Amino acid sequence: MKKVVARSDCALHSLRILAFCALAAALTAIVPRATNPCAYSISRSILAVTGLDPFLITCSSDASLSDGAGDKKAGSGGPIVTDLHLCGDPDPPDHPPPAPFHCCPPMSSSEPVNFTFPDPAEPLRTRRPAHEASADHMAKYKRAVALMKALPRSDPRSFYQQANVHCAYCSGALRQPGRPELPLQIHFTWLFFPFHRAYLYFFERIAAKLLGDPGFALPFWSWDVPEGMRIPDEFADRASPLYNARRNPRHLPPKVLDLEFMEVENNYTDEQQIQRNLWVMHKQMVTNARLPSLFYGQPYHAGDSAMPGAGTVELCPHNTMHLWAGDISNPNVEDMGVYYSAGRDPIFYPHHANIDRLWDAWRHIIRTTHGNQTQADFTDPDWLDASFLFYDEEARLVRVTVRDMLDADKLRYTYGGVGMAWLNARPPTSPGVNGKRSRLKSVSFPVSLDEAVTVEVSRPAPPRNRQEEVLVVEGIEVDSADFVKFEVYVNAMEYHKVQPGGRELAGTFVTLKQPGEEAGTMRTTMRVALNQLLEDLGAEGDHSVTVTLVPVRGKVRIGGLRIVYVAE
Ligand SMILES: [Cu+2]
Repeated sequence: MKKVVARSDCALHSLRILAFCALAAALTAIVPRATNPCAYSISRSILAVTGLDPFLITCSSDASLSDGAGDKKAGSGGPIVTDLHLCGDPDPPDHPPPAPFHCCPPMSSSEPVNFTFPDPAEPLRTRRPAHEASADHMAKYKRAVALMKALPRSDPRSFYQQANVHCAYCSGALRQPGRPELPLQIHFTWLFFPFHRAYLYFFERIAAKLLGDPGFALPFWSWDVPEGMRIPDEFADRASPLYNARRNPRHLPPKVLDLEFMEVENNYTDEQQIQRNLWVMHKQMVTNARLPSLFYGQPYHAGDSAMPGAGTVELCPHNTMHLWAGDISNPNVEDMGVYYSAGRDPIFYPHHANIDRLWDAWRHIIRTTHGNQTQADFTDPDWLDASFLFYDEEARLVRVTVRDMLDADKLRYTYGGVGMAWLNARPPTSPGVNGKRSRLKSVSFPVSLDEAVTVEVSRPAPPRNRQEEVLVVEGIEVDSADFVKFEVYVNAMEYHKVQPGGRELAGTFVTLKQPGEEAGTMRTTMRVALNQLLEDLGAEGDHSVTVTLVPVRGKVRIGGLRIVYVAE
């Protein structure tokens, strides 16, 4: 009798689970995505709802599965939008700049128009690398900058106003609608790539219009391939409009650049430096960026605090190249080394064109190398519908969404001239550098990174449909008045024995100075992909990994470390 009851109980229980799953599926399909923009997949939603897969993080913005934005305030949701009426004085850096600055764009007498794609019959502009662009091409860029500089400052197409666009979106001048206490900051978020693409799109079209050359395309600074690993000569010519005195005088050509630069010059030979740069690129573009959130950066919804977490390429080499180009003798490394002034250097645009090219390259890699199970874009409407305002070549104010910026072909431009020299540049491992785990001191978080800290982090059991195992460095607090860099080593307690740029150096965290952050502290997170790394280190079967955080520059506190599985 007892058995029968148990069986019917069991049947009833199964029925309940089935009914619950059906209900969950129906709800996921019916309830508008806006109520839970992360739940874009029915199967993942059911897993999350039923708790059958507790270690699967379906979306890093999901509050119940929060993975480390620490004490950040959760937003009300919805896409980030721009309102020029909410533009005021920017927050100056802690070291006052040489001259006071303002960076709000001129107000438009008419309402912004919605973006429309250029005519598909328009000629395709081909952006070419500056190191091999023809003299004629570089002469056109020079002339375009000169023409922009000659426009009155009140003209939104002038070089002055174009430089200010970066400042407005990155230095606390623009605020979030309804939340004036929150700056609109596109760095260290999933908006980093699409915002800069739109910025360059209009800059390029303004240049083309002023030149009277509809086919004009920006040159790009291909610092990721050996031939491009120097400042292009045209930018070092003192007589050129492309010259800027506020650059590091030690980094003029033919000096080979260091993609991990932070203040200190190293003494590698050119060959060693180039090799190390290629390893950096491979990590940031291939092994560490196998999911959209790892490459683009973390979700940023309306009402969220700024800077939830940057993607791989933004941290390095984007930030490091800003620091490499700026003049280190200026307190904020102006011009390139700080957000408010970076756009004032004509090399900013070719630098960001290379970032934009890497976005295209990443999408290509994701779709070909990593197979089709990985989406190259977020499907969250809060990403797709986030919008920015720019003036176009006719000085009309245009509202552009992220959705508009996903296909360079539709925007009628492409990249030519260089390949992906780093695609197979897999960095070497340094066997025997992990010491003895038994010697580990206990660490209680949060911890100030005054010296290297090593922690053993256990690996949760993987879910069945694992995609990427990710180390989350959470609750990062950095001194926003300073540049900060720390390195993350995996299974390398004796990290100083790791070959420079070697595989055990799993991630590099870099910030520029962050003006106006609350109480001088910037709060963010960092993520390091582990699948490929553990395979390379032969540690896939281990129950834990040792993580060593090594401070390089600036004050930083770490809230904690944990490993999660992420599927996107
Ligand atoms: Cu930048």
